[in-house]
Formats: sequence, C-alpha cells, structure tokens
Amino acid sequence: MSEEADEVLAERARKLFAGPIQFLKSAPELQFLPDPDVPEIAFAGRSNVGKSSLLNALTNRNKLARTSNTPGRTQELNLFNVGEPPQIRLVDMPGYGFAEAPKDMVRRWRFLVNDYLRGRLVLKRVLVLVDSRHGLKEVDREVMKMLDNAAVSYHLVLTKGDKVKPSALGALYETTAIEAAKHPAAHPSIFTTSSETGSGIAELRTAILQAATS
Ligand SMILES: Nc1nc2c(ncn2[C@@H]2O[C@H](COP(=O)(O)OP(=O)(O)OP(=O)(O)O)[C@@H](O)[C@H]2O)c(=O)[nH]1
Ligand SMILES: [Mg+2]
Repeated sequence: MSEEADEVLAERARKLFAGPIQFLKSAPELQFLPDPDVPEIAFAGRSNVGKSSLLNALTNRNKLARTSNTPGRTQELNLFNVGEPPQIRLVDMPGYGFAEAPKDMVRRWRFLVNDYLRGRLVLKRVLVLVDSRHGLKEVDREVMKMLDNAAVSYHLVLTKGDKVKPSALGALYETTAIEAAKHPAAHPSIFTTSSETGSGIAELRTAILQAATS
C-alpha cells in the first residue's frame, strides 16, 4: 500500500475507534452468538496476557471489557460493536490454560474458544496475544497450529511492552518473527503493544480496520 493510502486508513481507524463502541452481548456457548453479519476480530491468548486490557486501550475506554489480576476473568465470548451501524465486532475471549481453574471449566473454555476460532465465517483475523515477559509458550504454538490448519489468519501481538527493557523487547520481536514465518496463517506483521502507555495501539487499530475490510 502507498504511504498516502496508509495514512488515510490510519485516520479512518482513529476516527472509527473514537466513535460509538458498545458492548453487544456475552455468549457462553456458540448458539448465543449474534448473526454473522459484521466482520469479527478476536482476541486470543493465555489467561492474564492482557486481552481485555488491550481491547480497552484500543477503544480508549477504561471499563468496556472487564480486566483483573486474577487469571480467568473473562469466561465467555464478549462481543463489542465498533461503529454505528457496526463496522467491526471485537470479540474478547476467555484465556487458555491456567493451572488453578477446575479441569472441566478449562475443557469447556477450550471447546468454546476452539469451536469459535475454527468455525466462525465472519472471523476476519485473530490477534494472538503473547506476554512480552514470557514469549511464545507451548499452548500458544498449539493455538497457532490450529489456526494454521483452519486457515484463519492471525497477528501475533507482544503485550505488556512496558514491562520489559527495549533491548529485550527487540530481541523477542526478532525471535517471534522468525517463528511466525514458519506458520502459514501467521501474518508477517507482529505488533508490540502496551495498554499502559498506549504504545503500538494506533498501529493495531489500523491493522484491525484493514483486516476487517479486506
Ligand atoms: N503493565 C501492564 N499491565 C498490563 C497490560 N495489559 C494488561 N495488564 C495487566 O495484566 C492483568 C491481566 O489483564 P487482563 O486484560 O485482564 O488479561 P486477560 O488476558 O483479559 O485475562 P483473562 O480474561 O483472565 O484471560 C491486569 O492486572 C492488567 O492490568 C500492559 O500493557 N501493561
Ligand atoms: Mg479478559
């Protein structure tokens, strides 16, 4: 894309995310999802990686999605309409894998998340969030493989960038990009973000709009 087109898209994204955004509904099971009539972008990642916080940062609203220090805060698929009429639907998902949760609960979430990710026709892109302090873990690789197999395109997003030194973040970016290149459905652009400082947020808004409208 030309620089000019990039700027136009960035400005459109800025305006869209500064406009009306509303919580639509929580879906504890797939049957409660809304009609698939708006492109969806989903936030996936290990519990506590910062999915709900990132959604709040992108929409510039502190309490749109519920966040918490206790892993397992988000337990259902939470859908948010961006724009009026809605142009994009953001989907905040339960985190995968944390040791303290009861086994059957983990299993239930895993089915919900996997079925949604594999089967949703209007799902345009998944943001797979990775904590900058930890890098890719086995469970992230499993989700990446599942998305590769389902041919669902995803961006890796390194979260909590404010928590690590710039040099460490740079190194993590490099190793993550090398690994992403081996995954057919991983988009080559990787983002580093901080929901605390706002770094990387504007760029991610633009990528979301681009994915939703492509
Ligand atoms: N310093 C810093 N803390 C963050 C950032 N993003 C999230 N956090 C903190 O990390 C914790 C978890 O954030 P959430 O947004 O609730 O994480 P989540 O991925 O939605 O978690 P689950 O819903 O449990 O899967 C909270 O205490 C947040 O304040 C960030 O960019 N920087
Ligand atoms: Mg959450």
